[in-house]
Amino acid sequence: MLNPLLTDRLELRRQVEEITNTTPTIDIHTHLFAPEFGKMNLFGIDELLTYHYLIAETFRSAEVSYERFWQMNRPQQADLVWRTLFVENTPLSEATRGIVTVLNAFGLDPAASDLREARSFFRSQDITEHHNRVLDLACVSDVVMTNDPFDAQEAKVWESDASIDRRFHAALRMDRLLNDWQNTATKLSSLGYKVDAGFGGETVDEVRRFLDKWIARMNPLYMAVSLPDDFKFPGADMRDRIIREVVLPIAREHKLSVAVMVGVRRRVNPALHMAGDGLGRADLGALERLCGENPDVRFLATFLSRENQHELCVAARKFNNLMPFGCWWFLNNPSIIAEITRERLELLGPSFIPQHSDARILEQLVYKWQHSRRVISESLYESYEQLLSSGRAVTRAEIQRDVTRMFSVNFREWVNLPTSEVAEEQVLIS
Ligand code: FIX
Ligand code: ZN
Repeated sequence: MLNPLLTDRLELRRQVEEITNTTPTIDIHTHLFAPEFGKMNLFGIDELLTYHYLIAETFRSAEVSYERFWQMNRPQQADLVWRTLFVENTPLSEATRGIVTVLNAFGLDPAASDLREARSFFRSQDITEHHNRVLDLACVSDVVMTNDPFDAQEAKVWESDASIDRRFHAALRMDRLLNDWQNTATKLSSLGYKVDAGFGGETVDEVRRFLDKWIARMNPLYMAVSLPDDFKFPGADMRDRIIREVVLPIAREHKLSVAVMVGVRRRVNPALHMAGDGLGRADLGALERLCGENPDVRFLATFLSRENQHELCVAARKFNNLMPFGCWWFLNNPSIIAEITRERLELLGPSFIPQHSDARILEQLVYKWQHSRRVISESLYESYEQLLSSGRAVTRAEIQRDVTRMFSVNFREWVNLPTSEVAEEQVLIS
């Protein structure tokens, strides 16, 4: 029989593991950049070790003041992080284990006493080959970037003739617009747009003109915003007006999904710089109202608080224009991914996007995906095993269909991203 029923539990587990590990995924939210973005595209051991997750952890064990740390240059910071978290302590946390996974993937010693070997390895890599190797090791077919239309360094690349690596896709980030309107209004005025901080006059049309221009240039797969734990919808603030008068009309006109990432409390400890953000439980009702009032707009949503995860699943059962995605940031730990993936499978079947990496440094793709796949595979095996116990065995083809759906098809369909073969055919036809 070509596709036998998998009734043996050991074989079932083996097949689930193999399929989960080898099915290419679309990484739907990262902070990576395509190679064409030059220095913005971060890679190598010094960048990996100065990831803000590791900086926060270093301050828990090293006797260094914030001031002293920020005065150091990057290699000095990386040396301190290495010595503190990997030599003087055992790398037990998820972010430290991630470094171990990366070093191992490249055949480097994860127990080295210093960074000499790792530095010389990363320095000697050809950037294009290295990109290919990392995407291959992570089994990632496509990467979605985070693109800020107000970032001057990024703008230079978008405004040049550079043709961007086709595996990298844009996402139009709207944080400055929705979370910092006063400063953004000033910025838009300085760029020649006739906007008024009070939102009068031609402001709406002008902000739309600005976004239309960037949508044409970046061709984003979706618009995205991170929102605080106290996000309200409806809200008696400027954000509410911008959502209603700018974001939602643009989403409709350009048929763009809107990704909301809710629950971040920025700068809880500003002395930690980027590592100083925290989280808070949010009101899921705001998202329910957003989805309910706008059934013709598709929303992607992720929440930062563990306490919001079950409510998010329930909201997705009520609104089919809502796609839960990823285990974001402080949730990207095996114990929590296992819990979230299980509750999503139980409440939503395969109709969600289990993970995104949020990678900021290229090689993080390797560990974030390797670690997540292991947990997703376990959770999936459990679901199939329970199904088997209830009298319904699955086939390899069914497992492949489910994993492909969760790892790529759900997203492709949500944002109308054709497979690369279809995209190539479309280019040939037109
Ligand atoms: O807002 C975001 O997209 C967050 O993911 C980041 O701001 C955060 O710093 C991060 O890197 C989390 O993984
Ligand atoms: Zn992010």
